[in-house]
Amino acid sequence: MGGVGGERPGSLRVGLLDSTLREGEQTPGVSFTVEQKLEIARLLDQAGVAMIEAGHPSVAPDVREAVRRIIGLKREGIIRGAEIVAHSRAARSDIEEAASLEPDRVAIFYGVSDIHLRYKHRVSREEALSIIGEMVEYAREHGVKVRFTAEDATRADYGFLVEAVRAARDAGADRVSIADTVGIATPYAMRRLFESLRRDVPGVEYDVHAHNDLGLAVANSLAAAEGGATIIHVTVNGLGERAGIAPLEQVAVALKRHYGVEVVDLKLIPQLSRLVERYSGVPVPPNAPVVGENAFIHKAGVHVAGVLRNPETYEPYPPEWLGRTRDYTIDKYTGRRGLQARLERLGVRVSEEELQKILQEVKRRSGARWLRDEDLLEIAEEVTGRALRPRPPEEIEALVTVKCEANVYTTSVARRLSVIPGVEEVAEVTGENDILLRVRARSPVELNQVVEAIRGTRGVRETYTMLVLRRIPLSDGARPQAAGRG
Ligand code: HCA
Ligand code: CU
Repeated sequence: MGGVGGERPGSLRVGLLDSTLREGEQTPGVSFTVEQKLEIARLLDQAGVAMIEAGHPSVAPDVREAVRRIIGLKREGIIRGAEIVAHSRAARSDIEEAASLEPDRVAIFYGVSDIHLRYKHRVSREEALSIIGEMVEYAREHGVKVRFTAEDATRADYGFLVEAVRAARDAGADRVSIADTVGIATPYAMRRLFESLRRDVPGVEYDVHAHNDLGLAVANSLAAAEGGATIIHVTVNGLGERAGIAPLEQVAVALKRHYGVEVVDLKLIPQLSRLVERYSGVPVPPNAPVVGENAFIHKAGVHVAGVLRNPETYEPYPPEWLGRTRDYTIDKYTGRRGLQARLERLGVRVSEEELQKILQEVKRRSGARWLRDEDLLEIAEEVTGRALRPRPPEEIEALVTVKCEANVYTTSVARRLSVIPGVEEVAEVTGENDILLRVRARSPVELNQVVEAIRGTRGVRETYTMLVLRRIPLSDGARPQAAGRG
């Protein structure tokens, strides 16, 4: 691969810690239910994240309950691979509560910058070091693995950061998270920080936890991994305090694209993103990298023409990595090739001259929004004078459910219904209803007559009619992807 893309394939040893359930729930306005957390955790595990930070048990009873049940899923073997991490302040009560749930690991965080020491913890550096040592040791006594998080590490005095990490390591922490708590690091500084720490405090593994306040979370995370971090903290859709942390989807794709490392099953990412979007209520903007609606939709004529010849012209990686599809919009930016390809996709053949006219009309008509296929076909019909749109159906199909009177034989009622003209199929069903009918009619009036006949049949107590609008073939092409738009 030429150019600046494709750094050093295979050069990174790195995995993901997903903190959607902990950091992600610290997004203003977000609160997951316990059941939602279990569902998210299972999908994350299926995707293959190395660790799931399930929550901070001391925060609230439902947070504790979610952590407890996720640990339960791990114990039952329903969550198979992911290490389950419980978050904790550097306080005995927090640690005890977290450790009592028996997670794989307790993560203890403590601010190490002078700002945090002075204004938050109100302790001296010496006092901080002994607290860190004591708390890590205390957690270790409970038989769990311990990660120490150097909170606000990127604003800490480097010499003191080294001492803090050493204190944690010597007390038994096997991992240390270096948190860019306010998102002020730059990639180059981040890489050097990790390289230095690995040199100055060997014997522990490092996590990077990068906030996105300046939009640098992904870049900083990758830089940290280049510097030797072996776990990158992420959340689905980049949720978290303020501007959130590095989004799972972006980090995962970047790791594959630049280093050839597949840290999760990329094909599960769209599903994860939609699930978390739904449960968090935080919408994914259309221009979001990787998971946004527009991520693989092309617009300008030049782009579309290029993509039609070879998608690599305007795509950094194929949407197929994610199980997504590419598409392009039809509007005033559309060019001849794109328009022709779209018409062909719609099964419409036009002459060169007609194509030009349709293109002119498209450019004249579309304002801010793109044209739907339906709009495009309407224009094509006007220009060509041929009928191109599918006609409305000549038959109406409906499903009618029937509830029978209490004291009749369902089978007898079904038999009586089966001879009504227009009733095509009769089935006895279980549940709320007793009988299901498939009905065909040539018009709404005729459908009404059939339904009236059904209602008038002896033994029928109640009916409910649903119109079948169109049947969806159950192939891959019917999945609700971006392909339907444009
Ligand atoms: C917090 C702080 C934290 C911790 C990160 C970590 C941060 O919200 O509790 O444990 O790795 O950004 O410093 O999220
Ligand atoms: Cu954070």
